[in-house]
This record gives sequence, structure tokens and C-alpha cells, in this order.
Amino acid sequence: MILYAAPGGCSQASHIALVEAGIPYKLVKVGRDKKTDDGRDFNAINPKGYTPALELDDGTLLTESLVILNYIADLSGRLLANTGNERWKTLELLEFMTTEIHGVFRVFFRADSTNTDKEKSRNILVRHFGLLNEHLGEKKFLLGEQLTIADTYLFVMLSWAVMMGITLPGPLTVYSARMNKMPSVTCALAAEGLV
Ligand SMILES: N[C@@H](CCC(=O)N[C@@H](CS)C(=O)NCC(=O)O)C(=O)O
Repeated sequence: MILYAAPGGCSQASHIALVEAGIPYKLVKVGRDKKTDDGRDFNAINPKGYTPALELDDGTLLTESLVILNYIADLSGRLLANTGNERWKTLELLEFMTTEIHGVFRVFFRADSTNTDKEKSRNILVRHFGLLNEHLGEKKFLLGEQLTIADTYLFVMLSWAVMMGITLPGPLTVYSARMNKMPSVTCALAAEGLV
């Protein structure tokens, strides 16, 4: 299995999940120029041009974080409850982050965004992270004692928030620092060349 990932990008959530699940994989890093670190044109691999992309052993290419994370959770037998409300709440949180949070962050990555655009996005993100903070409450992870695919995604969104100077509620900062110390996170960050 090959994970195509951009260091520090949203693909990091899938990367952490793969390490956490103990699934053997090869990491291929994709640069801003859409070149892979083994010299290929990423657009020819994934015509969407986005990371993450997960190439399965039979050559099938999966794209979209929501799907890739579900695939990894399925293989792992954990990281997502099999049934019940915990499953649906995990997926609800993940969908909220892949659309309503990731989407709002895009303003910060676009060269033509104005300061007004950025300020609007900042306010929306503060509100959205506030909702996630309420959801987290006193729990260790978003759904309780067990790490799920929603946590691996939130970890990345929180690191982006810090990068963009967005003020986070204290409990989310503590949560992020705790995740940062997890062996799977350390391993993924090191493989991406970020520590
Ligand atoms: N809908 C996709 C979006 C993925 C995405 O936006 N990836 C960014 C990195 S975080 C990317 O590859 N951007 C490259 C580009 O826009 O050219 C998903 O959820 O996986």
C-alpha cells in the first residue's frame, strides 16, 4: 500500500492512522510542484492533484480523506466503532472537519485572499473549534478513551490553527500536545521530515 502525502498537509491524518493501525505502507511525499519524491508527476497518479491518495496493493487508487480514513479504520478493526452512535458521531465529526474546517482554512493558502477574507475565516474557525472543544469536554479523545480517525484529523487541523495564529481553547491545546507525544504521531511527523 502506498500513501501519497504532503508533509504537514491533511494527508497527515491518514498517515497517523496508518501508523497507529500498524498497517505496512510506503510513504511517497508529494511536493508543491506536484512531483513525488521518487520523481514522478503526481497529477498522472491522481488527476485531482490532491493528497492524500492511497494506492492499494491491487493498484486501486483511493482519494478523499474521509474515505481513506474509513478504509484504514476498516482494515485496523479499530479507530472507528463498528456500530452504534459512536460510529455515526465519529463520522459526523470527521465530515465536519473535512468540509467545514478544512474548507475554511483554504483562504489562508490562497495567494489572492484579502485580509478581510482571512479575518472572516478566522472568526468561523474560532467558532468551529469552540464547538469541537465543547464536544471534547473532559474526554481524552473526541469519542472517549479510544483514539479514532476523527482525532487524527483534528490533530492536523489544530496544527494548522496554531500556524495561522488562531486562538484555541485551552483544552484543545492540551489535547494537541498530548497527541503530539503519541508514538504514532511522532513516527508520522518524523517520516514527513517535520521533527
Ligand atoms: N477533498 C480532499 C481535499 C484534499 C486537499 O485539499 N489536499 C490538499 C493538501 S491539504 C492538496 O493536496 N492541495 C493541493 C492543491 O490544492 O493543489 C480530501 O478531503 O482529501
